[in-house]
Amino acid sequence: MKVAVVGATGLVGGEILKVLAERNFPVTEIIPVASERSIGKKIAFKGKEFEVVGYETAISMKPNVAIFSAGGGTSLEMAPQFAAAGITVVDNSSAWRMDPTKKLVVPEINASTLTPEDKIIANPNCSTIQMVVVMNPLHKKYKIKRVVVSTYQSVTGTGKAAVDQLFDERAGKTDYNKVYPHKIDLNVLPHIDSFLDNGYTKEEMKMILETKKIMMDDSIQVTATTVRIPTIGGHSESVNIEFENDFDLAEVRAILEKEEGIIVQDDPKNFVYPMPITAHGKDEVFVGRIRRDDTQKNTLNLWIVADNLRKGAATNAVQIAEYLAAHNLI
Ligand code: 2RA
Repeated sequence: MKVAVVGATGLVGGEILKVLAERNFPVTEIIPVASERSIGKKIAFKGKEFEVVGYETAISMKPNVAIFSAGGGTSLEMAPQFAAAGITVVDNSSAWRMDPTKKLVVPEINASTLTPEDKIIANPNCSTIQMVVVMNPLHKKYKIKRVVVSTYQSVTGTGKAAVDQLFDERAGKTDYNKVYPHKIDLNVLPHIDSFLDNGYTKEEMKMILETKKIMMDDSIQVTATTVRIPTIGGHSESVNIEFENDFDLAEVRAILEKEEGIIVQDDPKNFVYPMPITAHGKDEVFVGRIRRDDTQKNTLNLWIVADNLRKGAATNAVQIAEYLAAHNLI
């Protein structure tokens, strides 16, 4: 497979290259792609160096698949051009996610809906992916009515400049580039992406709307508060789920334990629970603090952590490409 990685010089782009190599995706040729100012830079893949090319050159090289992580504007402009040349695009931005003509895919849940006609496939938002991976098997068994989620999100979700802000502040610098409107080190910002007229942020609305689309169930009610914290390993989420039907805690654990891609870490007495520092660099979604919410019927509390650059972005995108390759869809 010829694989183009669009946005290869960014944080997620770098992770996509790593994940492609680690998972042994059948790459015959890797094409790192970026905007004008990065053309000619060298990118390492499997111990060799490759030169970054521009969009037009990449299209002319006719990759089987292009994994985009270059921002919404670039995706809106360039993805249709790749698709028109017959190249399947897996896009990490929010540009196509809620487009009714595009699939929004988490392979464990809905990859089976993909067909060769899907030329632009959307990769969901990181905080949504890790939540639905855990919720889907429980929804199938007990039917979810309502979800209340609060997130604790890594600065890596914003990008390299935000990681630099955190470490510049930690180093005591006074003259540095500010990505956030406030200090992030030793602070917590109840603010991810821009605010909308309804008082929610775009990130919160992504969790609400994308969940319904991926799980193909508009009846699932989600309310979200998304928060940025000064960590880099991954996103954490406190999730309260009300089901239609009652559940048994041991059965909930058993369902999650046998699910591929989920690791249950739930032994609080021995201080075992998911944390960003242990999820960092891993492809799985970690779940723990599994307990009943005694204030309401059929309601469960969970704590979910995943590396947002991995399952929240690169790994999920590569898994989509793996599915396409395995089913001869590219
Ligand atoms: C964030 N959800 O963490 C974003 C990244 N896609 O800011």
